[in-house]
Amino acid sequence: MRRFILSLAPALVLAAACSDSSGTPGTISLRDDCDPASFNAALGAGTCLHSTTTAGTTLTSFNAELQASGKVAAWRIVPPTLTVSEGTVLPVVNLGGETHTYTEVEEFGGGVVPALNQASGNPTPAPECLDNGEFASSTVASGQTMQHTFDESGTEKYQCCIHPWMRQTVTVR
Ligand SMILES: [Cu+2]
Repeated sequence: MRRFILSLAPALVLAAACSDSSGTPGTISLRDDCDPASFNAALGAGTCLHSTTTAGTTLTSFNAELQASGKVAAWRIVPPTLTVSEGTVLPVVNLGGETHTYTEVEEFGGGVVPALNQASGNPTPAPECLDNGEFASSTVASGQTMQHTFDESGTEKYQCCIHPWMRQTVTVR
């Protein structure tokens, strides 16, 4: 019995490794580090849905970093660049506490929050962000996952229409 288990174990490990490498081609994640206490107090309950209050960027720190550098590094799309083959479907998961969008744009620009546009140096919104239908269909709430199909070859740009410095360039071939 013991020998049977020992001989079976390596086969199971190999099977798991194979399904991991072929069945999970990749994940795109939308990330932030919002501090629930300060964000929800200033911007409204439910703005930041991180379940823990450990660490986290306070709203004061967020604004200070944004003013200093035009972005807040923890608010980002991972990976920032990506190459996929045409027709690839990837999950876009929001690992942050805030709502983000994963919106394809012709050219990077501002989003729907004028103050964030100004502070990040993107005064002119990307037209796609101002399209209610496109905004709605590309919104991913905290903890949610959206499936995205890369159905057009070329160099495609994606950004968050709330935090316009959150950007990704995808080469589809
Ligand atoms: Cu965002």
